[in-house]
Amino acid sequence: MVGFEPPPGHGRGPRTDRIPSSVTGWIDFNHNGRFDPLERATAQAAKSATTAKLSWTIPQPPRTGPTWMRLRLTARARAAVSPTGWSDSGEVEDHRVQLVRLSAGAAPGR
Ligand SMILES: [Ca+2]
Repeated sequence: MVGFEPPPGHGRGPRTDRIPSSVTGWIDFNHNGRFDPLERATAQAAKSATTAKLSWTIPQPPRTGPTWMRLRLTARARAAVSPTGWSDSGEVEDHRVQLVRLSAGAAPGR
C-alpha cells in the first residue's frame, strides 16, 4: 500500500494493495519542456511502503536552474512507461525542482 502524501487537510492519499507497486519519475534535465525517455527513473515499492528511492543518470553536460519533475505511482510498472497516458491505478504529480551544480566533494545539504 503506497501513496503520495496528501496536502494538509485533504485526508488520505491514493492507495493500492497490489504488489509490486511502481514509482516512476522524470526530470526535464535538458529543459526542453518534455520528459524524454533518458530522463526516466523507476523503483518498486513494497506493500505498506511510504517511500521509494529513484536514481537518475544525469545527462552531460548538466544544466542548472528550475525545471519540472513528474512522478507516477501505479500498481503495475508497465502502466508508467510513459509520462502521459491512461492508467487504471495510481496518481500523477508534477513538481517544480531546482537543479544546482555542486562543487567536487560537496554533499547536498552541506
Ligand atoms: Ca527533457
